[in-house]
Formats: sequence, structure tokens, C-alpha cells
Amino acid sequence: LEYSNIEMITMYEIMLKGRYYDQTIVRESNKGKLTGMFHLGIGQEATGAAIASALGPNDIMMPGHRMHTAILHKMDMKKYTSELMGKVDGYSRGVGAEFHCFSLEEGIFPIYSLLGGGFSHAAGYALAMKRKKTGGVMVAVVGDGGFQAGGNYEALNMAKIYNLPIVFVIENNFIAMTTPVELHSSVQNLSSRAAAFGMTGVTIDPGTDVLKVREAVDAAIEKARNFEPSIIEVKTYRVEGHYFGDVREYVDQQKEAERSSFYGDPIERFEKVLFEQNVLTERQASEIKDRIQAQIDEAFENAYTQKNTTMDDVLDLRLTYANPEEVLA
Ligand SMILES: Cc1ncc(C[n+]2csc(CCOP(=O)(O)OP(=O)(O)O)c2C)c(N)n1
Repeated sequence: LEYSNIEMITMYEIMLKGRYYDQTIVRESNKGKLTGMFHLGIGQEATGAAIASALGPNDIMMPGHRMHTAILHKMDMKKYTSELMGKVDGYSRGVGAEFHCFSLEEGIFPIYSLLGGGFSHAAGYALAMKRKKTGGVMVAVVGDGGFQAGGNYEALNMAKIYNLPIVFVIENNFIAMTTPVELHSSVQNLSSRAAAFGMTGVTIDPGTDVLKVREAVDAAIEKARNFEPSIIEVKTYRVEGHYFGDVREYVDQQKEAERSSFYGDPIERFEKVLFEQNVLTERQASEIKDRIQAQIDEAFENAYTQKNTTMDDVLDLRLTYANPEEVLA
């Protein structure tokens, strides 16, 4: 195996953080302590872990909206949790929440909430990185549904024409909110569209194999560093509904059962490898799990005690404009 033990354990920890964080959101919501709309990435942890662990210090990532994995690896868990709960000590004073939370200093670009525009914002940032010669690469993620929106295609074209340092990742979990991919895409392998832009496109299937995804991401990042953009499609499986509380009445039960057994659990799959290769013992794995859950519980407990964001915070134009005086004049 070409990854060191430390790198493998890092990927494992990122996946666990994402999984336990999402399960904690469920637990706290069920207790009635948490309200809001949360998009859970349970079952899809390999994508975020592979990308976040592959990024270099100057690289930037635009995560998908159910990618707590990557976000929690790069950003501060306490500040992020406060942001989700609408607390003033959050990253954007509690105004940004899940879809708008970001930290460029820590390598996380805002998730693009209006699906379809994401790749164009990311490509614009990649153009800036190229012009400023930062040496960094942008890795931008959208879902299979978001990928169907027109704006992304202009960005793919521009990225190739301008030879931008960017990797486009499509996380294909076969469903866009409630619409199965067969009904919203003209092709089965979304990466095949790369040909239309003169780029390479690869499909990783099953995308629940974190090492497979990581290898593809490493190769694409290297290309991007040499100003060759490309597309990676990761086929994976969404275990939960679109958001927490969605009871998934719209799914085809038989297809779901087949997919669930084919894709399996990315964490269990990777654990097997780690144990077999003697990277970790079961005891060490359970210590890591306890440590991560304790860190998450602490972040939630901390956020509960913080001050709620007020309407004055929401209406503070300094959060939107660099020079609010000019806007008001
Ligand atoms: C322009 C626009 N239309 C609708 C929505 C509402 N919306 C949020 S997530 C989502 C589904 C996205 O599906 P996909 O891109 O496959 O990602 P997934 O949720 O499966 O991770 C929709 C329709 C939106 N955010 N923006």
C-alpha cells in the first residue's frame, strides 16, 4: 500500500468524525435540543475523507452540502457547531449555517447553496489562484443533481480553456433530493461528460472504498497542479433521507436494498483493511472512536451555552459588504 499508517489513520478519523457528528445531530434532534435542516452524509464519508486528506496547505476545497467529514477535518469543530446552531461565536456569527459556512484560511470555500453555480464560483477562485501563483489547487464538489444545472458546464469549458488548477468532483449518490438519477441525467456515468470539454473523467465505483477514491483524487490534484483540470465521479450511497427527518417515501425499496448491499459501509470496509494490514488494533480503533465522540459532545455542549444570533446580527451589512457605508449612502 502506498499510504503511510498515519495517512490511513487520518482518513479513518475523518470518516468517523463525519459519521459520529451526523449521528449526534440525529441524537440531539430526537431529544428536541436541536432544530433546523441538516443534510446527513452517512454512508458517503469516503468522498470527503479522501479529498480532505489529500489537500495540500495552499489548496482549497468547495465541499458538498452533506460533507461534514471534510469540513470538520479542516475547520474548528466548536466554531462550526456554533454556526450550525445559530450562535454568535460561529464562523459567520451564526448567520451562515450549514449551506453558507466557510473558512478560506482553513481551506474551505463556501458551499454554493444555489445548485448549478458552484463550479463557476470555484473555477473563478481557481483562476485567481493561478494568476496569483499561489501553487494551490481547487477541489470542487457537487452532487449528481447539482451537476445537471447549466452554469456548471460553462465553468467546465472555461476551466479547460484557461487551464485552471481545479478538480471537479461529482458525488453521485443516485438521488437528487427525491429524484432518482435515471430521471435527471441523460447518461449513467456522469464523468463521461468530461469528453465534451476535452478533459479526462473517471468514475470511482464503489466510492465507499476510501483508498480508491483517494488514489483518484491524488492523481487529479497532481494534474491540476500542472494546470490540467479533470473530473472525478464518485458513485456512493445515501443512507438517510435528503435531510434529517425525511422519511424517504419516494425510494424504490428493491433498488435501495441492492445498492445498500453493493456499497456497504465505508467505515466498516476500511476498518477491515486497517485490521488486516495491522495498521490499527481493535482496541486502538475503539479508543479513537471514544475520543472523537467526546470531542463532538463537547462541541455540542459548548454551542448550547453560547449566545443566540439576533436579528441585528442578521441585518448587519458588514457580514455582506466590505464597505457597507457605500451601500447605505
Ligand atoms: C437552484 C436550486 N434548486 C433547488 C435547491 C434545493 N436543493 C438543495 S439540495 C438539493 C438536491 C441536490 O441533489 P444532489 O446534487 O444530487 O446532492 P445530494 O443532496 O444528493 O447530496 C436540492 C434540489 C437548491 N439548493 N438550489
